[in-house]
Amino acid sequence: QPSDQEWKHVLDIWAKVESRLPEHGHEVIIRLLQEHPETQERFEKFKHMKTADEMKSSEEMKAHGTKVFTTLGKILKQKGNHAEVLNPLAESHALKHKIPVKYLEFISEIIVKVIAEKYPEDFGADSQAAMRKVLELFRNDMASKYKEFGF
Ligand code: 89R
Repeated sequence: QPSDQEWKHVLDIWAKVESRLPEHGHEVIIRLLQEHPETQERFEKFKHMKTADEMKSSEEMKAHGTKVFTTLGKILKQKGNHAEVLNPLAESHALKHKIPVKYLEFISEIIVKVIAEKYPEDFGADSQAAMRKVLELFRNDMASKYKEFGF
């Protein structure tokens, strides 16, 4: 389990992310679909898009990135007591969207990379390690819910 210090690292950097949450969420989604094209196929509403430029100018994709980052922020702020937010997310991602844990690993790495690029001064090795650890906890809890749902 992450320590108090690790949670503090994560929530301190997240407060900076929130200053431009829609932009950062948008960028993470674009990078996920570009670096792992199989993930694009999961989106009825985005799978027709052909270029990164098309994705960058899509307000619909920006709105989706905002939704994803808003929900992730809610989960982080619960410091592990996140069942109320996580359970419905696990249910929709298992049963409706069919998103394997492997894809959650992809987005976790991209989240760390994008934050490191945007806030190099505020997201040092300790904070990056803390964020990885907290995202791993998130994935583990998603995975155990997936199991309950038989996914
Ligand atoms: C796909 C990760 C994640 C990953 C989808 C993926 C979109 C929050 C992938 C639509 C798809 C497809 C949809 C449906 C969707 O449905 O619960 O509108 N996700 C919807 O047609 C994550 C993560 C978070 C997260 C949300 C929220 C919604 C949603 C909120 C809407 C409500 C609902 C982890 C960071 C596969 C490409 C917090 C990934 F690969 F990254 F794991 N979602 N999603 N998602 Fe998704």
